[in-house]
Amino acid sequence: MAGFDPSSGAGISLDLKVFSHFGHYGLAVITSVTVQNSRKVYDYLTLPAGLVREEYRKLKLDFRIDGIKIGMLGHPKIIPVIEEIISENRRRPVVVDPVLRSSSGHCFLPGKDVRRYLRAIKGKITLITPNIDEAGLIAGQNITNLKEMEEAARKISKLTESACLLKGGHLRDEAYDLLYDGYRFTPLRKKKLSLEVHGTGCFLSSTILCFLAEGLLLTEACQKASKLISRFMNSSVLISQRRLFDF
Ligand code: PXL
Repeated sequence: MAGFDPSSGAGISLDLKVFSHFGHYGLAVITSVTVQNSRKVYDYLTLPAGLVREEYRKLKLDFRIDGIKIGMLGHPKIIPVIEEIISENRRRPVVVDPVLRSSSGHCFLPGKDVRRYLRAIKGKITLITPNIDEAGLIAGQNITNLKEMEEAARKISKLTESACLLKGGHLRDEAYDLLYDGYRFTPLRKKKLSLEVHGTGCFLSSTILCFLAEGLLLTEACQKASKLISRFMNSSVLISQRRLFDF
């Protein structure tokens, strides 16, 4: 469940490529359609909540669902639909990438609705994967060092009653993500790459979901996905103004 980025740099069309790459059959419940190219997000429109619900319901008539990844909602009206769907899939892995803003600055979920979203998913998801900006917004604090990363991951894990993978890719001189599973912290070291690739958040959360659906434990799934990502980033292509995954 995510937004559609017609450049396939992020969003549902990237998610589907990831699922297919790892041998899974991906389904797509589109929440919003964006207007964007490699330069920026120009506009977007969120579909009616009833339509999004029906996208899911009709798939459910045919398919067994082994895991759910949730990306961009686009509007708070989608929150109850997400809540309903994940409530029905409590035994499946659910990975939430809280896409609150595009890198070009478009707000995809206003701050006042973030708390509502967190309440709706609380206790019903496996993992939430905020980046530093999103984590700062959710936890209501600055994050500039490891200690603050730990504090924020702990807070977010409490708010969602799930594990939290805080993506620290943008922290100044350290390149690692931090996983908190509710008990302990596991730093996931990454090769430091100077490349910035659009859609790394979508790529990572979808890859983790594939590994969880295959039965890997959370820490293993995150470690494996985190290791793989630099390889895929290295083979990304530069399209006009941005690097996009190409695999
Ligand atoms: O990378 C975040 C993201 C996720 N999903 C969609 C997007 C974007 C960023 O632009 O457009 C659909």
